[in-house]
Amino acid sequence: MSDVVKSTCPYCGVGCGLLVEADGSGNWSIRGDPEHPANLGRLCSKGTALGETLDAEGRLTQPMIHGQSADWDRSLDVVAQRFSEIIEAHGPDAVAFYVSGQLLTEDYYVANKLMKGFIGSANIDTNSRLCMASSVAGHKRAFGADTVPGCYEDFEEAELIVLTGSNTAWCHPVLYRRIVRAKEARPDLRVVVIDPRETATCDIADLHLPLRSGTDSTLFNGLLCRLQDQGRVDRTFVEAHTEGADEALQTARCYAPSTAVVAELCGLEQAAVETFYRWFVDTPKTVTLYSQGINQTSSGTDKVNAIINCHLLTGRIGKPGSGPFSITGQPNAMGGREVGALANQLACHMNLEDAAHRDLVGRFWQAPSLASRAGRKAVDLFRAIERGEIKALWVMATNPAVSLPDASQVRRALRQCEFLVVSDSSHNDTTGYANVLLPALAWGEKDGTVTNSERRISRQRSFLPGLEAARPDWWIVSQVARRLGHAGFDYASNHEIFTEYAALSGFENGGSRDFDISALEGLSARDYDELPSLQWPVTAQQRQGTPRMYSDGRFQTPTRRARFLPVTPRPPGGPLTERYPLVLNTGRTRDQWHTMTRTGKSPRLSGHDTEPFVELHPQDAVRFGIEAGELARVRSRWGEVVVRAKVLEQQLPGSLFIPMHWNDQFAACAGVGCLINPIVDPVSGQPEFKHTPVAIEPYRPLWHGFLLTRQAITVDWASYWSRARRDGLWHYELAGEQQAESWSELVRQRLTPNLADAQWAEMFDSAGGHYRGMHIVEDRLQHCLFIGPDHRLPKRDWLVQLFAREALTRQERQSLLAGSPGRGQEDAGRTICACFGVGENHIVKAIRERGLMTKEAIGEALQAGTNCGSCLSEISQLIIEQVAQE
Ligand SMILES: Nc1nc2c(c(=O)[nH]1)N[C@H]1C(S)=C(S)[C@@H](COP(=O)(O)OP(=O)(O)OC[C@H]3O[C@@H](n4cnc5c(=O)[nH]c(N)nc54)[C@H](O)[C@@H]3O)O[C@H]1N2
Ligand SMILES: Nc1nc2c(c(=O)[nH]1)N[C@H]1C(S)=C(S)[C@@H](COP(=O)(O)OP(=O)(O)OC[C@H]3O[C@@H](n4cnc5c(=O)[nH]c(N)nc54)[C@H](O)[C@@H]3O)O[C@H]1N2
Ligand code: SF4
Ligand SMILES: [Mo]
Repeated sequence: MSDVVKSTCPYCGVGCGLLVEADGSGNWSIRGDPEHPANLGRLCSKGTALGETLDAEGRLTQPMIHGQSADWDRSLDVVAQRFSEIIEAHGPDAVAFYVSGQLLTEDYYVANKLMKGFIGSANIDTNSRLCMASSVAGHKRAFGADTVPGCYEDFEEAELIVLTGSNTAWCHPVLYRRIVRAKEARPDLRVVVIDPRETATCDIADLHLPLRSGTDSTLFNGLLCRLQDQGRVDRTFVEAHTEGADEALQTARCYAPSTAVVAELCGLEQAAVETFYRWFVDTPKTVTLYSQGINQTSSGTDKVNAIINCHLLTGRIGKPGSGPFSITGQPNAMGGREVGALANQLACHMNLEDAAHRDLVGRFWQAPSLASRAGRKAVDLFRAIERGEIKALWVMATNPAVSLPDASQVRRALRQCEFLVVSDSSHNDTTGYANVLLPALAWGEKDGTVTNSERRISRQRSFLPGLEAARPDWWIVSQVARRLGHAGFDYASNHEIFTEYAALSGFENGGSRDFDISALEGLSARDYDELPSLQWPVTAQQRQGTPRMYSDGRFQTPTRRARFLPVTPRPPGGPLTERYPLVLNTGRTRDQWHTMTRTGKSPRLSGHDTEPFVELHPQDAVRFGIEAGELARVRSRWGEVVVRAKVLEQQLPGSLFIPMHWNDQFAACAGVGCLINPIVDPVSGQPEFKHTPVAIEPYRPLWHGFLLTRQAITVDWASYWSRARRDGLWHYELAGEQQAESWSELVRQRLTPNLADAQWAEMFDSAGGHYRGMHIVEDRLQHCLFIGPDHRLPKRDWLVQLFAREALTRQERQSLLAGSPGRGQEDAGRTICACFGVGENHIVKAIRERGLMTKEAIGEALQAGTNCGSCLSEISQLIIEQVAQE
């Protein structure tokens, strides 16, 4: 192996290329690959911190049967035996797989092949159902295939970029930086952001439309009409290459008769809507990027088609600098769509309902019992498990106990499932329910391919040996398949799987299916190892891949014409009521990834948001009596959470935002999945994560506190807790409904139980309800606990820094007990720049005292924002706030 390994980031769908190298001190240095076309050397905070997530903590290392370690042979036998017993007794539809966009293509392909071709059920669905399903369905309705037409370069060539339902700055940061740079180079490039919240992405917006949740279809219907009114219909394109324009326009006119009506329905200023329409009308080179604000609603598929309609009417598709662009979430969300791991697809973009496709795949696989009808989609699947209709489930690489809607129902289903297998690389909230637990290789150990948002297939390469007994997912699945008696799973390597898959993509294709990588079917093992990144299709005619699709105006529908869809806007599922008067919107924060199994290990990534929170508008704070910084209880018909309140002007009045990341490992009661309405889009089956009716109220327990400690502990004495990894310590936020009889005794029992003579420095004020205690060993801080009657407690970040001191000074000890930094000691404040660990207070100080008034000047002085740039919008915000204060 050469010293530098080229790989791909395991987080978002941008699919950045990485260079991995041992740094000589036992750690790994991870840099952006300057030659990878997706990122050209750049990385975001999450990619940059990958080295902090490679340790063994939290990993699954051995197979387990009913909580007992077991060897692979026995574990695989048990899985195969229980699956075959259940299939025998109840038929193939009594078993299911629930898989994930975090699997490699090779893993995904084998799992899908086993279920659909050999077990003979289509009960395999993926967490992409929660993510991309509406885009898939929208693409298939419009293009006849699930194909993203454009590529990243289109963003650099566009003159107008519309970002709708996407917080690109935080969720696809490297692509966002490419847009920022394009805008710097060409200031007349305009950016419009459509999002109920004013997100970090709005930093570069020339126009922000804070539309009412769920009203995108109306906005784009209005745009469709306006394009026609202004004579922007591309007649040649529409006549030669599309069908259904008239019906789509007629329907749009019914529901969006005028801009005034659109503005009213969307809750927007009419002038702002006018500006958006004018820019779109006047700019042929337009890219519309969309993500979960579009997909994750009960009318997601219609929203997707409302957007595509506008591009079809103007012929803005398949051309440099223009097109609709659905951006993918997970590193291999796209790969999962290609292998067909959604319950209603087959493989290699073939359709389960198409008899010719079934016949073709059946022959290619020599499948004894190819599934003939669609299986259960994710939400429905877990309902069927709870009803006992599905009796055996195998979960791979996803954490449904947290990430599915109505998560309490999901947990009931997991508990009740007769036989549950979980293969994962780490412990998560789902692994605890498993009858059989199988350890999978993690990123760095696993090896194979992934496909990013622009159809680019890249290699993830291993640079670490597998941890203990962990195995590749494709191996685990193939071993079970063989034990079930199926031929066709004798794979010796991932390379064999990939070439089979490439061969299937080209099998009897003849241009009838977009997804064709048949030019790769003859790759040698060495070619596969060295495979450079390529955008599919990769065919004999297009050996170097295909950056842009549909340039010839020929689509994959039977008529080869793209279809307009008439879109009748529908309101989100749950109506607001007196009891649940607010809209709950959920999504992502800058530095955490999903359910935190990996990013939660990184101190660098945990300093940005150390606690789960709810964002609400100041008007709602007043209306519901919530003070900024206190705890709040948010309730829906399905459950409740307790989280910290952040009061923000950027939030739309009447709506709340809670991040999806916190789970049982990191907080007592913050898993937002338990609140979410399980309603789904009728076409795609995608759930509505962006709109659940909820109520909010203050949560005011008897005491509040925080604990900084070098060891992880159980805090069952608190009714509220959350925790975050900081440098060399754990940071707990706490609150309780019952006072400890003696805090002094509690800290000794819980934190220093084996040290009879542990010296604690303490400060009490029983009347005021305050306690401060710290344990110092050889001048180093080991633990400190602060308790008070309300949430107004000393700043934490400064105390966290004191843990790094080799020897505390006397002054530092005194200020510790006093609870505030003394003269000359600095509180860096909340982490703003995760890459260089620069705190908010340092930045504010540089603005105030050194008069640094630009992001560039701050970057030069403090390094903040000079690596990934994800914090630049926050730095601008701090500058604006300081200027306003002066
Ligand atoms: N940091 C980070 N990055 C990630 C991930 C992560 O966990 N952390 N996960 C990855 C994955 S799997 C995915 S799918 C992507 C998701 O990437 P995004 O879709 O960009 O992320 P979200 O925060 O889920 O939602 C995007 C925005 O939709 C807005 N929205 C809500 N309702 C509406 C609406 O009705 N209309 C419109 N127009 N907008 C609305 C929300 O306010 C939110 O700002 O991110 C990927 N990247
Ligand atoms: N409220 C709310 N909920 C949401 C969303 C939202 O916006 N709001 N978004 C939804 C979306 S878009 C998504 S994509 C989902 C994501 O939700 P999940 O898929 O549940 O989230 P992760 O935390 O990424 O879980 C991935 C698991 O796979 C494991 N893993 C990683 N790599 C491998 C591997 O190679 N093999 C195996 N076997 N295991 C591996 C990790 O250890 C981890 O436990 O959440 C959805 N849920
Ligand atoms: S943008 Fe960040 S998270 Fe996404 S692939 Fe690139 S480095 Fe990874
Ligand atoms: Mo996703």
